[in-house]
Amino acid sequence: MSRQVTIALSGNPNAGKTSVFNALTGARQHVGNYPGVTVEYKEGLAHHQGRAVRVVDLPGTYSLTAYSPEELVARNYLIGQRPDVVVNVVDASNLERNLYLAVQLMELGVPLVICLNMVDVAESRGLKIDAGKLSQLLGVPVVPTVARQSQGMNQLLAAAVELAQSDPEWRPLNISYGGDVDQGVAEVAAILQGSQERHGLLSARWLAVKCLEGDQEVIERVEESPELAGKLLPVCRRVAGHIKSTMDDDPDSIIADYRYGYIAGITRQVVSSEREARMDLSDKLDRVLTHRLMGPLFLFSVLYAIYNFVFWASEVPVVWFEEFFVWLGGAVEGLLPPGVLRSLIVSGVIGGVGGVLGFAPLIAFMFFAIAIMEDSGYMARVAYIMDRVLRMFGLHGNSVMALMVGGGISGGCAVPGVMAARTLKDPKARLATILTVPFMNCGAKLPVYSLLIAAFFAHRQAEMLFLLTLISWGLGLSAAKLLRITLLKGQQAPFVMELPPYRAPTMKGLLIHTWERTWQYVKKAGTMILGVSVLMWAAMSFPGLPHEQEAAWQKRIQAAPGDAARLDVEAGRARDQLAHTLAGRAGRALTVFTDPLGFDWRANVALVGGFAAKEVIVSTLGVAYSLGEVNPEEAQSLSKRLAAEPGWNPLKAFALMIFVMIYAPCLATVVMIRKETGGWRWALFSVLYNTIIAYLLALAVYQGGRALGLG
Ligand code: BGO
Repeated sequence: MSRQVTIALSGNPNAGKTSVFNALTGARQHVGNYPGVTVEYKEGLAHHQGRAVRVVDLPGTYSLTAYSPEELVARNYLIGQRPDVVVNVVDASNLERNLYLAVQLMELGVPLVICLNMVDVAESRGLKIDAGKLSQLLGVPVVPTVARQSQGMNQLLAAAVELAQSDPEWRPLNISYGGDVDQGVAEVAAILQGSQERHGLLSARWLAVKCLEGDQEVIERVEESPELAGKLLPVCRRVAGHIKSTMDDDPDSIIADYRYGYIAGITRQVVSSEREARMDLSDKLDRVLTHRLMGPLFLFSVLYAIYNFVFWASEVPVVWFEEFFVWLGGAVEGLLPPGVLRSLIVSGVIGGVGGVLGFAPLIAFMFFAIAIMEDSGYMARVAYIMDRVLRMFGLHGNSVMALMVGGGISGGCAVPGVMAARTLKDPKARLATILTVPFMNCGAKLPVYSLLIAAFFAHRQAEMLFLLTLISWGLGLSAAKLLRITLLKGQQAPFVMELPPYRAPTMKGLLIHTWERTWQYVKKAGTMILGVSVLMWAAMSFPGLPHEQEAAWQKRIQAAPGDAARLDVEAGRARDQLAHTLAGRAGRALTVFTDPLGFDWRANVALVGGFAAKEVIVSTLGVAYSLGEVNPEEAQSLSKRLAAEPGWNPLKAFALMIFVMIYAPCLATVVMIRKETGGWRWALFSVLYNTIIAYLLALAVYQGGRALGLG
């Protein structure tokens, strides 16, 4: 490259920028003004290996917002002039605060070199900074300097010129600002992505963040196009309003919090202090909550407490819901004459959807507990703790969020979990993460567990869910390790875990977050699950028994001596009829495989339906067992029916829960895996990989249990 290289110097006031500028350029400098503003402008020449390098001194700033003329000048220079490299002068004795500007430069995407200045001052205060590690975590060159004594200047210049000569692209850093803001940013960015007015080479995401921060300059630019402004500004206002009502704060302070959280994650790994550092409340809490030993202990206690709370709080409302649907079924049965329509409504709709909706209170309490963890900032600490464990299994720190979103605490969803793996840059670790997410206990598996736990482990509900959580993590991580030592072998990249400050959640925010997710669940029950449940009902109702067989049953029913005998015969007829249907035949055909697992044909049908969505397992069992129901006087909830069913026992229920936990991800997840991996190969792999593991484990559990006399 023969053209002249331009380096822009940026930094907080008093970080030593002038000293660096003077040390680099000596007397070869001149002063001017930026066009149109009174902010001073200095420029000079440095020499590197016989070549002149232009050095531009930007105004000293703490940030890159549009609040002050200096910040605006610095930002507009970077965006408008696009220097080859930006050297960010950072005061090493005040690293946390100085990195705030560095993070903003990285979010903008400029090719960056960090000048870690004043290391002498840092050392005199007992601070040791691992420049190599800092460089690794930030992904940019870091050069320690003492500008006052011109130490490190050659290395700094060499690093800047080397980077400039590699003709680097602008690569914006994407950090997470927490669920609500991230969602808002994605929404606004999608609008900007589609618009022509997006200026120059700035990323849509950066502009979206600026819009949500309320950056006057960017908003004015947007307003130059009335069409874009008409689409964009209402969305910004709505998102900001939503954030304000859930977090009780403005988007810009939340975003700043998360930037500091990102920085805290870095300084924790690179700064070691010989003296007791001054600590705020967040630091003090973190000392305990992210401690190597106390951290995991506290986490386990929290999970255990949550599961206890969820079952305790939802016990009464779940019974109300169940009883309501039982009552509703009975009422409709009384109103309609026997026939297909009555069967469709009572068994297909009420039996199916009611079974799923019955768990809405439990799901809501779970989401409430998760909202507390997220809104308080504790969820980020859980990720921090899990990060250490994950590395042992070949996953990446960034995998944690994907796994948590996917149901690491019970109650997430694998679809956004798979999407969350996008933040992983290493393709193999990303793929391993995507394939591990479906092992987590998503919210759709929760009703299945709750049903079986209520029926067979009623006295150990929280313990059982806790155990299932541990099993899902254990299996997921082992499956990931297996992939990482076979198909997806590779190195691990460094990574920064964000530690935003703790906040006291607001009740309003918790309720809104709980409601949003619970409503998703209810909507799914009312649409997709309703549809599948009606389909399953049809498959379990048709074809009916052949004429002669039906006539023979009717004759036996007529001939039965007394009510009890008649009910017995009717039950036999219902079983015979179910077994004759499409689903019955398919389910029975599958028993060749599932007999050794203890699953009967009705469980098989439910599992096949569960591929559409795992909640369907509950609704299908609901349909299957309500179709088998012959005595309306004895109508009872599904869990009671299963508990009373002769073919069922705790061992079989446990084997079924293990199978449901791991077997093929639901259809929506498979489609998302296809989308995220760019083809069907890994999507189909996940179906097979999971189903085979599920089969082998359920087999081991059931046969092992029987050998121990547990069946
Ligand atoms: C005074 N180490 C030490 N110890 N000091 C440094 C270093 C370093 O690496 N780099 C800079 N300084 P500017 P901005 C001063 O001016 O370059 C010192 O705002 C003083 N002045 O010498 O001006 C530097 O351009 C009287 O200190 O920063 C300067 O970014 C007594 O940090 C100060 C003591 O540097 C700020 C210091 C009359």
